[in-house]
Amino acid sequence: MLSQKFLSRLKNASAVTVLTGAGISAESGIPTFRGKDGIWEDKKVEELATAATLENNPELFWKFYNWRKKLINEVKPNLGHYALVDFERLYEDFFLVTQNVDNLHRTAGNEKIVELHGNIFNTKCSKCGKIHTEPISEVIQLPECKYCGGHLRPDVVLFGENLEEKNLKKAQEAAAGCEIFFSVGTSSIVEPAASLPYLAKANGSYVVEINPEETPLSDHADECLRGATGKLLPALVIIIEKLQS
Ligand code: BJW
Ligand code: ZN
Repeated sequence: MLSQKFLSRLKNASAVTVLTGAGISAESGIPTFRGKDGIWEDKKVEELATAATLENNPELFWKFYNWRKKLINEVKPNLGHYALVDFERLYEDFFLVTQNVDNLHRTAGNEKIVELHGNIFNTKCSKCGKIHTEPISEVIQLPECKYCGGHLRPDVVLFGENLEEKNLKKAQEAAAGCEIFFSVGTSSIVEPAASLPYLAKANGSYVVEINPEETPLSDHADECLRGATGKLLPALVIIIEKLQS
C-alpha cells in the first residue's frame, strides 16, 4: 500500500528526479558490483573497477573491461528501463541521474539524463584527457591516443577519481529541485551519488527507495518499495497514469 502523501505527490508533482544504480540493469543480465554477483574470474568486481588496477595492472584492467563491454553489447534494456522512459513522458520536469555506464537508459529512450560515472563505450586518454567516441574493438595491446600517443582507458569514473564537475552539478541541481526523488537499484554507499537523496530530502523532496534489499538510505527514505525494478517501476507507471487522468 502506498501512502496518501506519496500518491498525492505522484499525482501533482512536475519535478521528479530518479537516481539509478546497477540493480536496474541486473534484470538485463549485467552483474551488480557488490554481493554474490560481483565476482569476475574469482576477483571482486568492485576491486577491478579501480584506478589502482588500471595503474598497476592495465592488461588485467582491459581484460575485465573487454569482457564487460562485450557483455553489455549483448544485452537489452528491461521493463524497468522502459518504465523510466514513461516517467520522462509523464513528468514535465523529469531528470534521470545514473551511476551506470552501460548506456541502457539511452538505448531505452531517456533523453534528460546525466551519466555520473561515464559511459563504457567511450574511451579517454590518460595523458591529455581527450574523449574518443569512435568504437574500439577488443583491446589486446593497450590502445593509444591519436592526438598525443598516451594510453587510452574507458571513459568511466573509478574509485578515487573525480566526477565531471558539470555532471555532478546537474545531478545536485536536479536533486535539490525535485518534489519526488527515487533511489532505484543502488546500494547507496558510493559517494557523491549516495548523498543526492539527502540533498533532495533537505530541500523538501519526498524520497522513495526501490530495492529488494535494505540499504543505508532505507531508514531515511519516506517510502521503501521492496522488490525488483522490472516489476515495481512499470506498476508505478500504471498508477501515475491513472492518477493523472
Ligand atoms: C536491485 C535489483 C533489482 C539488485 N531491482 N534493485 C565520502 C566518504 C567516504 C568516502 C568517500 C567520500 N566521498 C568519496 C569517497 C570515496 C569513494 C566512495 O564513495 N567510497 C565509498 C565506498 C565509501 N568515491 C569516489 O572515489 C568517487 N570519487 C570522488 O568522490 O572523488 C573525490 C574524492 C575522492 C576520494 C576521497 C574523497 C573525495 C568516485 C566513485 C566512482 C565509482 N565508480 C564505480 C565504477 C564505474 C565504472 C564501471 O561501472 O565500470 O561505479 S564503482 C561502482 O559502484 C560503480 C557504480 O556506479 C557504483 C555504485 O554501485 P551501485 O550502482 O550502487 O551497485 P551495487 O552493486 O553496489 O548495488 C546494486 C544494488 O541493486 C543493491 O542494493 C541490490 O540490492 C540492488 N538490486 N537487483 C532493484 N532487480
Ligand atoms: Zn591524448
